[in-house]
Amino acid sequence: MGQLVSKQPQVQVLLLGLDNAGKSTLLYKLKHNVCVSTVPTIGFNVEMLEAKKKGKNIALNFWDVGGQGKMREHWPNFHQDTSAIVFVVDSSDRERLKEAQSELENTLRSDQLRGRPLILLANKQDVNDALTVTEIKDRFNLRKTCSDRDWFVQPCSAATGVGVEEAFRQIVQMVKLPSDSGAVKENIKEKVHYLRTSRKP
Ligand SMILES: Nc1nc2c(ncn2[C@@H]2O[C@H](COP(=O)(O)OP(=O)(O)OP(=O)(O)O)[C@@H](O)[C@H]2O)c(=O)[nH]1
Ligand SMILES: [Mg+2]
Repeated sequence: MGQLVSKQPQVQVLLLGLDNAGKSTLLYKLKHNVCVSTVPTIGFNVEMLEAKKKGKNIALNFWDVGGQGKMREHWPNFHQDTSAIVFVVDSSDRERLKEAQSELENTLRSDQLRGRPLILLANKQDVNDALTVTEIKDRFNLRKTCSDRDWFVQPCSAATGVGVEEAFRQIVQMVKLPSDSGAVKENIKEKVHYLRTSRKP
């Protein structure tokens, strides 16, 4: 008799935010629990993390896409199949808060992301005078912008690790499981193929 192959449900988590927000630092803190020194992401990084949700083992594929101006036009290529949006904000960069808000609002207008939960990470809380969660909620007007989806703002520091585990738990809790499941590696391969054959970052 052949063995049953266990297929873990998997979800795609899209990690977006302006350049220098701390997305890649966060990704590697989550994946390896280390603070790596990063360079600006040209293109994207993808890492799989495992978790338990409703008693099931699930795989979360985190897509970390470069946030520089010229990279942002490629963000829509990553919208397809996204189960949760994680938007990382540099809470110490008051000058670019409006820019971050405008990029978030553009992203949330996507049809492919309709109803998907938003977890906004108020990163760099270790920096003196960083904006608090309350200030960020008010400045981003999230109650209005996200009236049609679940949303949550989590303070964290990808550099020190404070709030990072809580952020991950929140993502796992809010992410919606897709009805169908497949082999994790196959699906990452398929998406990378899709990205390579659409307009390249
Ligand atoms: N103080 C502090 N610095 C941080 C934190 N998170 C990231 N950084 C620093 O911010 C800089 C940018 O971090 P990255 O993770 O490369 O930012 P990114 O969002 O991936 O940027 P792009 O790839 O250009 O989109 C690096 O020097 C990090 O060390 C944090 O929580 N606190
Ligand atoms: Mg990066």
